[in-house]
Amino acid sequence: MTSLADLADVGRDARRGGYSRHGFDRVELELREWFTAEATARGLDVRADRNGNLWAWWGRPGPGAVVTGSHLDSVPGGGAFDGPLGVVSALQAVDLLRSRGFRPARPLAVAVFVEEEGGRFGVACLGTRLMTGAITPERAAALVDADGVGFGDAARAAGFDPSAMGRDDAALTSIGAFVELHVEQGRGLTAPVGVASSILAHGRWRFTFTGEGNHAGATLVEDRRDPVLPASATVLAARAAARGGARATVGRIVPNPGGTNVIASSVDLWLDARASDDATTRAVVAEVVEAAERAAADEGCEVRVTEESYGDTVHFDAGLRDELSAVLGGVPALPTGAGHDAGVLAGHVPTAMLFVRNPTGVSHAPEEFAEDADCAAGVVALAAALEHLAG
Ligand code: HGY
Ligand code: MN
Ligand code: MN
Ligand code: MN
Repeated sequence: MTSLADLADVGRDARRGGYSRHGFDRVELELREWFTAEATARGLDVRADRNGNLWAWWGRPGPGAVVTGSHLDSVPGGGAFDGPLGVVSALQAVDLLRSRGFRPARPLAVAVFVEEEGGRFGVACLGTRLMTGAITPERAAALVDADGVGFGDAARAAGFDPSAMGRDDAALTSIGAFVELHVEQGRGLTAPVGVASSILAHGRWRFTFTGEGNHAGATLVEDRRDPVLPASATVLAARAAARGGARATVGRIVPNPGGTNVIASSVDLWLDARASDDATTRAVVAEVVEAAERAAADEGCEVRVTEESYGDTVHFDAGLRDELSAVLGGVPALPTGAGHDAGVLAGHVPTAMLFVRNPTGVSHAPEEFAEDADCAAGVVALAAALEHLAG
């Protein structure tokens, strides 16, 4: 809790509440410096990979290392735990193992992955997607933030060469097993600590509606081609399409140019859709797209839909999951609707996740919370998992 308190004032968002910390922005760079200093003070050897992820090594780097860690960025106006809890707990687990005189038989590392939330450049888990080749470095470099700054330029300003980014087999083979500790993001966990079984299929789609900008007072309603109307219909269609456990969310809508007395000329809207499997997720999105197209035509507008990112259902390595659950005294396994770097890595290396109870189930919001005692139980569990895997 002391380590989390170290970060309590870094990246507070006075307007939204909570924290706004985004890949390679001033705040995230400050947090990376904090991590480097903390890890170095513990005698860990901190290195950045060519995709902007940080690795703090206890012992000589891989192959076959046991790696733990998470991310330090947040959603806009996010909570204190999503990401940092996994990083802080990893450092605390190292301290705990050391205090017991544990000597890892396999190398052990704490990793910090860049831009996990996609809060700045739009694609979640950018650091691990680059590392695994799930996104090309060219596409990543071309992503732009809300101010028009490209990921490539932001990476360069942070000291990375965007042309050297991309699939990193050396980094992947250095990982023998990856374990990410994370605050649970729903109310599914009633014990202090659990292990993850699966992640929903999920993705993000951008809808751009184009109409005709005009005067709010001088333009008769029947003369309008107002893109806010089909955008609004799309929000309702998303809710209607999310049946049987599927989720569909519109959390970001940008009317352009955005004036109270201006009929917008275009609207950008982002759909986040998730479901248990690929086919269901695709069906939800298809239903929303069809409704958007119909509503756009009714208003004389056009709509263009682009898939910005997608990941199929992740089933975590059942052997590793059961092994860790047993090591931790039979803690429960549960699925999650949230995406994680562990989900991206799971397709490449044996991967597991530990969850720490979230008493209210609130996450991606300033009110996100976990009890001190549960966070401590998380550190003890992570240390036991690392000891088991690296011992
Ligand atoms: O689940 C998410 O939206 C993100 O990957 N954390
Ligand atoms: Mn998150
Ligand atoms: Mn997270
Ligand atoms: Mn005027």
